[in-house]
Amino acid sequence: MSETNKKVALISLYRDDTSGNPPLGSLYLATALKKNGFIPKIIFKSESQIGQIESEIENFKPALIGMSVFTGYLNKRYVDLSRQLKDKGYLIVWGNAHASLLPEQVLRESAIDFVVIGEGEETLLELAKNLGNKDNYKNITGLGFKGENGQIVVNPRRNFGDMDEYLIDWSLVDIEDYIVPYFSGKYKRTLMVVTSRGCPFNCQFCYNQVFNNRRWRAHSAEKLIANLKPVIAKHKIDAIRFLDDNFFVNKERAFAIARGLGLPYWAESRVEFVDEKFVVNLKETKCQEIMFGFESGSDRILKEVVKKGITVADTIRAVTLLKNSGIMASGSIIFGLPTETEEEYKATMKLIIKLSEINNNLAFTCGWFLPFPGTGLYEVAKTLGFKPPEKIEDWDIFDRWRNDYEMAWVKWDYRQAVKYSRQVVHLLALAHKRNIPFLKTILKKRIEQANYFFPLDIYLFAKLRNIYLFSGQKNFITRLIRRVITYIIKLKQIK
Ligand code: B12
Ligand code: SF4
Repeated sequence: MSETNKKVALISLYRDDTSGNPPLGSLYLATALKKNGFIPKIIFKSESQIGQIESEIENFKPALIGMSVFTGYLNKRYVDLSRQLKDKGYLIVWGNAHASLLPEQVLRESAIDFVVIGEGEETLLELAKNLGNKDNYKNITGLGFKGENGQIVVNPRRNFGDMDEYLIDWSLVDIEDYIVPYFSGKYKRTLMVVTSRGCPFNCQFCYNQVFNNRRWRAHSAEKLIANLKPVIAKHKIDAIRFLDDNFFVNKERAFAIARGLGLPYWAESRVEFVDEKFVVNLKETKCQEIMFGFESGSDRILKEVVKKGITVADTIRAVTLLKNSGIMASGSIIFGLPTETEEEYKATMKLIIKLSEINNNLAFTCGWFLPFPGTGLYEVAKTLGFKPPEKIEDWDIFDRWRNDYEMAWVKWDYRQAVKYSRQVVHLLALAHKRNIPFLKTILKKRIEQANYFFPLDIYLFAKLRNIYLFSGQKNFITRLIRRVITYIIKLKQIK
């Protein structure tokens, strides 16, 4: 990089219908760059704001543009944007999970000059320092690039760094832009952070196996608390969401952080971590919601396919122990795993009913299995007929929330199930939470029989949910009236 241009732009996009979780990866990278004399600029835009990016880049004129890309529905947007900026003559580097897991495929795209594999602070820094000195690229561990004749070169991976070296420099952004309401609006000023990276477990669908080589590393509790306390005080943060892959790998450290920050919080864990003492600690440190991977109601799937290291009984035990604790337990469910039979899918649905009956402070996020590159199940899915996209832009069909996914690796007719399972599970959990007996009964029948014929009830309840009927907010009547008045006013305006 020339002495005169030390500018690096870091672009992260988010979907219009999400609140825009802070681009923590870009924040860590910008911290490392700034600490070493570079001038980073974070550009964080929703899909509909992509049109603004080119003029921001032209005004900033960076020597290098970084893009943070994970596998999924924004891939095509990132490719189009890369091409647009390449046409203006910029150098482009992709980082994050997608670039790390498919570096060759990413580099086959002519608009992309470099990829960074794994965590990016040190590698990006070295790239920025050596930009233009092509002979040095081969010595930068963790870097992928194009050699003299355009051949793709992917260097060996870099060892993991010390997270405490680069605690986020929060002055790089306007934190107010990243404060969001959470816990159904109970807390208005939630900040999202990560305190650790990676996870030592071996779940066969998870990026951790390859992206983090199952290595877990973390900020020390003291340094992280010292980093966050001033931000919390200055911005009146009233809750925290820990976005760590597995916040509780070291329970002592995790609870020290939660205790030190003293705020209500959300975090992810594993069901077998839960015992009486764990629940007491969660309560004492003001945990509001803890999320687990329940994954499946079949022990065969858990053991042989996912290699999760838990049983269905562990899940039931954890949910039972959390009952009446005031802490919401939420669980991620994956339907349609390779080799899952229709009976095993039904077993998962029945587990969902059982868990809802045990503990009414429960929520589920259900999605259909997607073979993420590099994972163990990606290989299995390929042997069962999955054809991975050959171009990077085509990975944007990977969307866990889609209801029309073609799953070559599933050998039963899952079309009805794909369409309704997620919605019906969501409504069932709500029916238990709000204790609505007729809704509980209807949905239980549907789920037990996996019968989604003429789903008028599901449609109606889902609509009612959208008008806050089940939102549980005390002022829902006021909101309903306000909605009706707004609607009438709109109608009048149209006339
Ligand atoms: C918050 C979050 C989201 C937020 C958005 C976050 C955001 N603004 O970036 C929301 C809720 C929108 C989201 C959505 C999805 N997510 Co998500 N998400 C996360 C989560 C929990 C935290 C991300 C984070 O901030 N990490 C902390 C930072 C510090 O780490 P990092 O991002 O990895 O950054 C480091 C490196 O990757 C690298 N790096 C990152 N960017 C760049 C850029 C450059 C230029 C360079 C050089 C390096 C580099 O350097 C960074 C510092 O070392 C992660 C899990 C996790 N703990 O990381 C999953 C995770 C990233 N999500 C994942 C997935 C699958 C999705 C979805 C596809 C799910 C779906 N609906 O189908 C969607 C798709 C989104 C899309 N395609 O745009 C997977 C990614 C797997 C993969 N192969 O891509 C993860 C890893 C979860 C998992 N265990 O599977 N997600
Ligand atoms: S426990 Fe969670 S983060 Fe860890 S490997 Fe399994 S799915 Fe991934």
